[in-house]
Amino acid sequence: MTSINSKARLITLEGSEGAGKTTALNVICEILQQWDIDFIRTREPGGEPTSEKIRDILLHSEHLHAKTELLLMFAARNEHIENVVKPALAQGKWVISDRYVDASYAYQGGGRKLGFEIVQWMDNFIVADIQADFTILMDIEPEIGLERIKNRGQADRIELESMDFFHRITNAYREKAAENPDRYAVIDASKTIRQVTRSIQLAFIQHRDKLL
Ligand code: T5A
Repeated sequence: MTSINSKARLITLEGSEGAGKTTALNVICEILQQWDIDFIRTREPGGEPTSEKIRDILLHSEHLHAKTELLLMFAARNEHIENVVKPALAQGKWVISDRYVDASYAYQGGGRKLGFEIVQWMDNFIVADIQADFTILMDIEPEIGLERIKNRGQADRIELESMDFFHRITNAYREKAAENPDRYAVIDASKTIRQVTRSIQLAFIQHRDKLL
């Protein structure tokens, strides 16, 4: 639980490419509106001007070394936390972030094979006690997710990676979720939009007492 304001919550949304996070985000926003919660919606990498510039480097550079990618993800995250997440939480607002530090465990730790240990070190250094209270993992086999986004136009640098890379990401997310069962709700994102919506609603109902 974040220590800044005892009532504010940080909710994060995770999953591999094309898992349907954008759809899930809309469902979460509707639930919070029904609960009469004051919240902001943001994303990583990005969420504020400098982090969005770093996002552009991350997604559209021709090549980046894995360690550079890790450092840039956390540089963007630091600006995001300091300029967006902390101020919102301090005002008692809930923060809904489309990806957060778990994505670095999955993509840089798992996908890029840098391992969880170095990501944990960066997590301790940059994120510290601004940890997610509740995380929705949109769990999907990468083949299905990538199929969904294949006609979307020009793929970004990360979307062009190998299938092995995406399998490592999926496995890393599952490992993190298994390590933190109280914080994570794992949603079968391969189901229809209607079924996925219902699963997310149920997850929030089940966690309601803990969150409010
Ligand atoms: N990254 C990020 C790291 O490597 N490390 C980090 O620490 C962080 C924070 C971000 C990239 O950066 C990486 C991860 C990413 O590669 P991004 O643009 O935010 O880039 O990429 P994604 O988060 O992957 O966003 P996508 O748009 O690719 O995926 P979404 O949001 O999960 O998918 P969405 O909702 O747009 O849906 C995709 C398509 O599927 C359909 C939708 O209509 C849409 O057409 N769809 C469904 N179809 C059938 N059944 C369902 N249930 C469906 N749900 C959605």
